Amino acid sequence: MKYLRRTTAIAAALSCFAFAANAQNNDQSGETASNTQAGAQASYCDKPWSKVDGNSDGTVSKQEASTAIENQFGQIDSDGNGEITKVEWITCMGSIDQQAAAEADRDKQNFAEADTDKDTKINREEFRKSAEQAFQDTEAGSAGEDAFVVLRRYVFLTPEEGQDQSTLKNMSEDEAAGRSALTFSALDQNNDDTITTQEWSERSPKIKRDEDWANAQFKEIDGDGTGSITQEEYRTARQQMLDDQLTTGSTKSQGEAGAEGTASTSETASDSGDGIPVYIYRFGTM
Ligand SMILES: [Ca+2]
Ligand SMILES: [Ca+2]
Ligand SMILES: [Ca+2]
Ligand SMILES: [Ca+2]
Repeated sequence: MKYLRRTTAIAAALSCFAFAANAQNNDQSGETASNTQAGAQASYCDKPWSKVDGNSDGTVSKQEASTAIENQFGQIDSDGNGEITKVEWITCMGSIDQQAAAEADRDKQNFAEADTDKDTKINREEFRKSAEQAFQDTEAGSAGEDAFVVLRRYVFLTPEEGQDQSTLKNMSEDEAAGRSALTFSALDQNNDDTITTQEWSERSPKIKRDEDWANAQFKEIDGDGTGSITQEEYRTARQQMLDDQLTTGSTKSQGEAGAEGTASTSETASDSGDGIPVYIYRFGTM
C-alpha cells in the first residue's frame, strides 16, 4: 500500500476541502444513518484506534485480529448489506479528516529522543519503539508527570481530548499503539515513511484521509474491481498490509542495522507464532 500513499500524496494534499464537503453531503443523503446511531460506541470510522487487543495482553491474536476486522467492516458497511460501496468507504475514511490533533510540544530539541540512530530522520520502526517506550514509562510511574508530556508527543488526541489529562492517563496499551500509528501517519506529510525534523515539529498535525487517498485505497482493496468491497476482500487487504509491513520491517532491519536488526527480526518472528505485539500490529495496519 505504501506506493499508493506515495503516488497520491501530492494530489491528496490539494483535495482535503473538497473531501470534507463530500463527506458532509453523504451524511445528508442518509447513507451514514446507521453509522451515526452506532456512534455512541467507539466506531472505527471516528476512532480508528478502537479496540483490537480484546484481552489486553499486549498482543493481537489471529482471533482478535479477525474480530477487529469484522467490526471494522460492519462499521464501514453502514447500511449493513454485506458490501462496502465507494460512498460508504469514503464517508468512513473522511469522518476524521476534518480535525487536526491536539497540540503537543514536538520540536527540534526533543526530535532526538526518537531518532535513535541519529540519521536526522525518524523511521517507522524508531517511532514505534519510542512510542512504546513512552507508554511503558507512564505505566512504570518512575518518570512521573514528565512521562505523560513525552507520551503526548506520540499519541493522537482530538482537540477535545487534549484539553485535560484524562484521556492520556487512562489509555490502554492497545489504544496508545493505535493512536501512535495515527500520529506517525499524520506527521509524515509527504508519505515517504520517514519523519524529518520539520515534519516532527508540526505541533498539531492533520489527518490526511482525503478523497484521493481513499479512492486509491478502495481500488486496491476491491480486488475484483466490481465497485464494492466484500468482507473477504477487506480481510485479505488488511492481512496484506500487515504482511507487507512485517516483511519490509525485517528486511530493512537486516540490511541496515546489523546485529541489532537481527535481534528485532527474531523478536518479530518469535512473537508472531500466536499473536503479534500490539504496536507492530497497529503500525502495520493503520
Ligand atoms: Ca490479546
Ligand atoms: Ca453497504
Ligand atoms: Ca533515524
Ligand atoms: Ca516524511
